[in-house]
Amino acid sequence: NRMINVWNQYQCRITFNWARSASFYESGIGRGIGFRDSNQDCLWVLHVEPSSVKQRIIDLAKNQFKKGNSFHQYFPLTKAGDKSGYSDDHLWLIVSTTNYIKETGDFDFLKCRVPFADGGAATLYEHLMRAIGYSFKNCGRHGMPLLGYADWNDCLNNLGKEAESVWVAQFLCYATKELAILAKLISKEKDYSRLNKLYQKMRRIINRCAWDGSWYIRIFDHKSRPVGAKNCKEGGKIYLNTQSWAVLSEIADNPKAFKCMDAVKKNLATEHGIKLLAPAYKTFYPYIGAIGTFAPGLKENAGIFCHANPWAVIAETKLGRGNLAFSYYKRILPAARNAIAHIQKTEPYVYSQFIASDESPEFGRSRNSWLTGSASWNLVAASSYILGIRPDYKGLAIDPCIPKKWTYFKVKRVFRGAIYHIEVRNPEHVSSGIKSIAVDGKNISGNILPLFKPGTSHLVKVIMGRRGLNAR
Ligand code: IFM
Repeated sequence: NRMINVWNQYQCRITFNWARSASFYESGIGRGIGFRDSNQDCLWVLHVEPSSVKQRIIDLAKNQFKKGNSFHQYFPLTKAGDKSGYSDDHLWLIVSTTNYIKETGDFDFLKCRVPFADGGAATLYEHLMRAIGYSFKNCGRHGMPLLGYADWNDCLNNLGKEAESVWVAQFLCYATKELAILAKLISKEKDYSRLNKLYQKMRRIINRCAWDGSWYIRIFDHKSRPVGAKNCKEGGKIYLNTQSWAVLSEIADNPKAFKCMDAVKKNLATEHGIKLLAPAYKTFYPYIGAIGTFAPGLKENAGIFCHANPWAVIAETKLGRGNLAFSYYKRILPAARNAIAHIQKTEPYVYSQFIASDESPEFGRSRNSWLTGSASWNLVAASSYILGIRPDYKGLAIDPCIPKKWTYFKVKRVFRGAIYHIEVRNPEHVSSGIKSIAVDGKNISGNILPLFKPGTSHLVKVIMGRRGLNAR
């Protein structure tokens, strides 16, 4: 309760305000506003600060180029930016914008004209379409997006110009699917069918080229050698992100989705959270990148990256495994770690960038607290996927995935100005599945709560049960 209602939200706000600049961990003036990070920081200040988020999204979109890619970091006062060429940055704009519209219902936002960093201007919708277009145009020999300088993992940054990122391919599928849903809602039928075809095409490529038998490969280097595959010689046989995002992007069919998340449980999950990869690199391999400059079990080199853990939590809820989802959530939850404060060593109410993994002598020690994407994503995982109270274009969706032993929880959620008092009962001890939803005493069909006038209060009673709606 205290994390979701108070501290996690507070950390989101601090991170939104400060980005990754000026802290005890990131000092100096070398770091600008991160395009990728700042889009993610928008996710959970939105419900209290929609206008600041709207402005931030516009500011971010101004740092996109006509071709669809963007600065990696930008300096708002000088308008300078870093053009090093990461392969994922521009796609995060789709995540923040679709999320904003789901929360606010402000479809007109898509019509705002926003300048490009290299001249000209277009509607925000066109910015999003160009982001997708850029990634599909810049693919390598397997047909997956070129890695560029790096992707979400800043430290896989020397794999060569022709390297391809399987994770970006999955993230691109996720973004393409999100944009397709939006295109349909605003009657852009042609875009909708084009985006759907692109999604299916990339999905086929990933499953054909990147499935390694039990999990998804992470990257193909410039010589087409896999990184994150069982035959890799020393480090990095399995990476977390290509398993969780295979599920988030819905590119994995059922046997593969369960298999790859089982591989996460077997190879990456520890009592203090899930490692980013295993085993850690014990040597510095220049051709892979900066990852090997960190000691094993720290930071990107097989540390427990708190930003990437909630993606695994979300993936588990999508598979219906509520016990495991909550167990993963709790392993890195700062308040739940207070009993081991002597090991944790950071504030027991703030997420850190990472926790040292079992490959480090400092196993369980948390480092670099406060300014991290962990803040937003852990709140998304807890609120939208475990409790399952999720903003959607047409209303608030109810889709919990909880531990079976929970019998009851209640949530007060303000959505588009109306106040929903939601009580969820779980008499059959299931993880997912909704038997009935009553709003102000009347049963509704489906799991989307109706919209109401701002300022009004409504009582929502949800009964979960086996074979109910959305049971999985
Ligand atoms: O994804 C990055 C983020 O942008 C900055 N901190 C480290 C993460 C993983 O490399």
